[in-house]
Amino acid sequence: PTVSVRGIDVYEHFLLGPSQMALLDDIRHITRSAPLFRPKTRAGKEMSVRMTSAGKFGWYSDQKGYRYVRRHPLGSPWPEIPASVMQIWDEVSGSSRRPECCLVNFYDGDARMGLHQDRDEADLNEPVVSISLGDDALFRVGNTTRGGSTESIWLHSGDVCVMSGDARLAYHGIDRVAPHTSTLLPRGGRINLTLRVVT
Ligand code: MD3
Ligand code: FE
Repeated sequence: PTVSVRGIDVYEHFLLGPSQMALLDDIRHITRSAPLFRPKTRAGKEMSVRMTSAGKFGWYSDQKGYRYVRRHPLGSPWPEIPASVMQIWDEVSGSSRRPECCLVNFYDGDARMGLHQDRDEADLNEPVVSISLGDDALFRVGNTTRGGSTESIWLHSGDVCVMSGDARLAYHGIDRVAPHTSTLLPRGGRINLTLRVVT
């Protein structure tokens, strides 16, 4: 890694321009068969981030709460995780398992993601890998319990983060996206892919 923050390893600019464009093409293939939607929180509020998934499971949320489901809300199974994404997992995860969910998060304008933990997965010893594309995002990391100090770093297009060990349970979120900081997405915004072993 080129930077580590609170145990999260960041490989800055892990993907160069041509690989980012190829990955974007694979993501467009996913969103064509599994369109982005806006999940609702348990409180019934729509999230500002739009989402979809690839893999055996997709991440879903509504009034019943957060969970992994086998089908898109329109009823189809999720598309396969692209080989390009699996290759990145193999290069950085250090895991002998394969991700079962590739969550696709799309941030436009004022989209943000509040501080939260990722702990809906059965084996919290399995790492999480995240890939950033498009505009820069201000990423905030706290502790493994709520409250206390936080640290922030900017994530750029092509950066790959690996969360394992204690960092796997760190509170984290996206405070804001800086418009017009990348030319990768024609209409601007940011895409984040999050890879997880679910079962
Ligand atoms: C630290 N996504 O989907 S990626 C999420 O940019 C999520 O869309 C953010 O948090 C995004 O759950 C942050 C970096 C990240 C992803 C997963 C983590 C950091 C993490 C899991 C554990 C600890
Ligand atoms: Fe998260």
